[in-house]
Amino acid sequence: MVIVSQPVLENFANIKTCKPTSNIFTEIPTVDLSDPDAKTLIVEACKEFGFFKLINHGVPMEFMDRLEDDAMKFFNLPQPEKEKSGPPNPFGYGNKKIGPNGDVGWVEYLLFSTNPELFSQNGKFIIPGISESFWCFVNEYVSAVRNMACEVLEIIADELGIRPRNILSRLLRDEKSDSCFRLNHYPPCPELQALRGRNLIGFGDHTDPQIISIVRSNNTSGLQIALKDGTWVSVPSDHSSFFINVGDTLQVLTNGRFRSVRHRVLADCLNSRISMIFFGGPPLTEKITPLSSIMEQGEESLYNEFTWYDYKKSSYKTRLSDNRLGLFEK
Ligand code: GA4
Repeated sequence: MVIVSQPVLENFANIKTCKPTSNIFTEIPTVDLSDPDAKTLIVEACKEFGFFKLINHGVPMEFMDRLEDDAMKFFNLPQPEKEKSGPPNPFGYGNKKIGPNGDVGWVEYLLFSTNPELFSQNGKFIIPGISESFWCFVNEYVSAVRNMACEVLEIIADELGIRPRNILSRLLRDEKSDSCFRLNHYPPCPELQALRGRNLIGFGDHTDPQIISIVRSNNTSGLQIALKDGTWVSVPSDHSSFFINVGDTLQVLTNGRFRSVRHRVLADCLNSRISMIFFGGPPLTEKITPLSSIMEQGEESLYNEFTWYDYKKSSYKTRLSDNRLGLFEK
């Protein structure tokens, strides 16, 4: 029998669990960015799953390793030290609480803006307690991953016949682009697993509001995606590849041709999971409406018109698992 002390139980009190699944997503669409067929495969995957794995992506492994090492150093600091970099609204360190509306998970994280104006003010970094080298690694990583995300968006534009081909990528390159970056740490949790035979939810199910999200993790699994029929499948980890999520905004820009993927992360019982996610978003004032070059004659938008500001504001009033786009469907 496993004896779990009362304070430990209280710590878990509001964190949800789920039944373990044996469904491994073995047929995960895998795209080699240097392959001439990449464009067809990417578009097919975005339509069917809103998700794919990217290999041969050109982002140097050392960028990921350096950042992962510094992130781990940060998350290994004593709790009071880490708290000095909080709270996470709008940017900074967060622990267990996700968003403003009562969601919780077995996760601690750092949330950054990728907008240089929000990075530092008067020569001082906005998040206290983050070393200069850590900031440099974040910057270096984010600009490499942003470039790669833009390449993917241009390939998508080519394949869907969207003109000009940079109409999506320019939203991420814009100096006012409202993109953000998140480092998540899911500590191992042997106690709870043994007690209930269930998995502890690290980050509850949700879709990402932005255009595209680029996920990279260490070799600890935990990410699951929901298939069209709602079945959850586990995505085997691969520390050298990226996993790409279609966000709600890209679903709207393609008038529902692409679907934003519902996903969640389960904590592992023995190993720490570290993930780094770039969320590519448009400028706040950008109107989010289906791109005219993909609309067929007579095709109507499935959504009421809104700006990214409207969507973001409305998203921050929702709970993590809510269907945020539903509020804007016609
Ligand atoms: C999900 C995607 C990103 O992680 C995030 C999250 C944000 C947060 O953690 O503060 C949100 C969530 C995310 C969607 C709905 C709102 C906002 C928590 C939440 C309950 C940074 C984002 O942009 O939206």
